[in-house]
Amino acid sequence: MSHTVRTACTRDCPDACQIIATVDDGKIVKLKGDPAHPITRGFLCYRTDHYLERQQYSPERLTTPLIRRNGALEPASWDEALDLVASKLAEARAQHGAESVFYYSSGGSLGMMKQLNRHFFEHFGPVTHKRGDICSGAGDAAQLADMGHEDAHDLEDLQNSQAIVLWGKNVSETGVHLIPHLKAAKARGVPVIQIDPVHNAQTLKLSDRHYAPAPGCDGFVALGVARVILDEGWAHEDAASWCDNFDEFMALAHRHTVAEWAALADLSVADVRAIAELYACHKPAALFVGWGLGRRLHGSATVRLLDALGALTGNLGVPGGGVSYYFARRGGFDTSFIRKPENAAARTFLEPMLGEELLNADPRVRVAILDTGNPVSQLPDSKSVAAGLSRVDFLVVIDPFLTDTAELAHVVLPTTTMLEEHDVVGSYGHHYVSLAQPVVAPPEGVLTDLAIYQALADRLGFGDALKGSAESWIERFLAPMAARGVTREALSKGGLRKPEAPRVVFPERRFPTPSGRFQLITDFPGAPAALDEGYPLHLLSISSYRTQASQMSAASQQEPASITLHPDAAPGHEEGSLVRLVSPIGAVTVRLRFDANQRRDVVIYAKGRWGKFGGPNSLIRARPTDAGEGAAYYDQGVRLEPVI
Ligand SMILES: Nc1nc2c(c(=O)[nH]1)N[C@H]1C(S)=C(S)[C@@H](COP(=O)(O)OP(=O)(O)OC[C@H]3O[C@@H](n4cnc5c(=O)[nH]c(N)nc54)[C@H](O)[C@@H]3O)O[C@H]1N2
Ligand SMILES: Nc1nc2c(c(=O)[nH]1)N[C@H]1C(S)=C(S)[C@@H](COP(=O)(O)OP(=O)(O)OC[C@H]3O[C@@H](n4cnc5c(=O)[nH]c(N)nc54)[C@H](O)[C@@H]3O)O[C@H]1N2
Ligand SMILES: [Mo]
Repeated sequence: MSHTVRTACTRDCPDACQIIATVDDGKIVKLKGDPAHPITRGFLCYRTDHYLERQQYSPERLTTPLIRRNGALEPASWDEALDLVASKLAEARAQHGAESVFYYSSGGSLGMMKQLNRHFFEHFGPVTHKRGDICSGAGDAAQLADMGHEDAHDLEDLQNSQAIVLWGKNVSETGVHLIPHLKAAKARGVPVIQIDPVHNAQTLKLSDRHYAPAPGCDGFVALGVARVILDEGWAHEDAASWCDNFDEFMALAHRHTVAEWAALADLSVADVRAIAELYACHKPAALFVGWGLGRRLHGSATVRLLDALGALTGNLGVPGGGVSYYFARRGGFDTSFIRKPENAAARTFLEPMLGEELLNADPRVRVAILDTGNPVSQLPDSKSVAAGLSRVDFLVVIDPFLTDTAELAHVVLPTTTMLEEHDVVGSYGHHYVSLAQPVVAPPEGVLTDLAIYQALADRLGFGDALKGSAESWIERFLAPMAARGVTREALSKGGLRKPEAPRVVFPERRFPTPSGRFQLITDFPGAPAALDEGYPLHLLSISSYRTQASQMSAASQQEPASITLHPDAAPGHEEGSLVRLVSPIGAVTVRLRFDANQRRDVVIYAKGRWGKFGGPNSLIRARPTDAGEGAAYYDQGVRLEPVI
């Protein structure tokens, strides 16, 4: 007998899709997008289309806890594993203080239920937490500095746009449910342009023009565009009335001529003028800022310059406009009952520098617990992250798979996939909420994160703090929206828009900054972040449509990875051949794939490959962004060398 279950994708993606899963004889046989969901619209991305064989029914899934004995991870019972973890936690706290315990989580699941994992440590601690955000920290800091709050217009508001700019945003790979909105705009004759050093063939099919500035030089593009707008009198006539620092910003744009700004960005003057004309004269214009271009040494300031273009032209606060970076995904949920600010953190480690932080930690970390993250693969400088974690006396990893991080652990606890648990999820790419419901029971021997932390809390004497079914916790998260119809019951029938979410952010151009006005940036570095000498190619380790970050099997990583670059960037090498890709901190063997559409100074290497299989983070130096404590993943220089 077959039946269907409505659930949600809780992985780290702006789309947060509603899924209809078909179950046949206790086995999930099909996932499809919910046709009734206004964003999902009946289709899923490549990686969720392939979720069943790659994740759910992967032969690599863990189905029993593992404990390290005589150097090797060996199967153990849950009781033994949980008793051991609880006793190590209690011992570390008693002998060295709760500060000696480090908790780390990341983007393996964006479900609200995962907040309870952290809540466990607020009760147990205060412990050591991470600080910063390698994903969006730089851009978040930019938008908060400029506008005092971060949220975006409803996607449906694109119906009101007369022009759309995708700035460093690769929708065909990283958020395919924006595509129908872009296609609808194009059908109305609305121009769509893309600004990205990478030639993203699929996304470009949706665009009328592609501008490929030098990597990391978007700030110069923006200042050139601002200069054209000011010179031509295209700025909104009242812009100075809603902006602070107007004169200083004018002076910044006037530091160079348009020709000089264009040259710094490696674009033509005609290109810079065309971007300015499109954005300032086809109003209202919507600007989408990708998460990628902030992951640079000047990343936060760069996003501030894009915000500034919105303020200058009057494209903020009006239907059809907006500089959209992040949708407040936790907005509307109640989290007050699980946040204990007084117990927030005993100390913090900077996330983009985690390896070094762990290596230098004083007092050192006695017990670390990691869930929903694979930092050895995903944080910069894999080798130092692995070394830092190896210095921890007792490392616990909670994951459905034996990742390269889990392989370092003393205890590995196997947990459920997103198709086996209750959760509720908001999105950072739209304003809908979806409910995740278990489609099938987990395999024997696998527990949810909630059950694991509840069992640990019981053993440590604060079981009451985490007690309760997943459904009852979800109802508490939803409480503020329940009166307006967003209940668990209603969500089980389909995704719903958050009732309080803005359709247009900052109406009347009022900003929740101290002055109530938009804060224009007043300074920007005069030169792009320099690559290490002798490493002239920019390593762009960006998302691939085939994979979700590091969620890939070990079996699929046995062959060398492929990198993509212009043939002229690899003189003397042939397509398909193996080369060494070398940075100041590492070298990996990869296969060459040529694409004559790319700039000659970039190497594209999909993010996600594990550290031990030579993933990009084994080449990337750990450096924070200018603000927001993000990771400057993309300012890494590399070079090619023959395979020895
Ligand atoms: N070089 C380079 N590195 C990057 C990036 C880049 O662009 N370039 N991008 C960065 C960005 S933006 C991000 S957000 C990060 C993402 O990196 P991570 O946050 O590490 O994300 P994932 O690899 O998706 O998932 C991590 C682990 O979570 C596990 N997991 C999934 N669901 C659950 C669950 O319910 N419970 C538990 N306990 N575990 C679960 C998965 O099996 C996986 O092993 O990577 C960053 N790393
Ligand atoms: N298939 C798939 N989808 C994903 C993910 C995934 O792993 N796989 N990850 C999810 C996560 S965690 C996130 S944060 C989002 C990210 O979504 P996006 O921001 O759309 O994509 P990224 O790959 O993080 O960012 C890289 C984009 O920024 C561009 N870029 C890099 N440097 C520059 C620059 O200097 N200037 C400009 N203008 N552009 C630049 C890259 O060429 C690329 O197009 O995607 C999510 N969606
Ligand atoms: Mo991310």
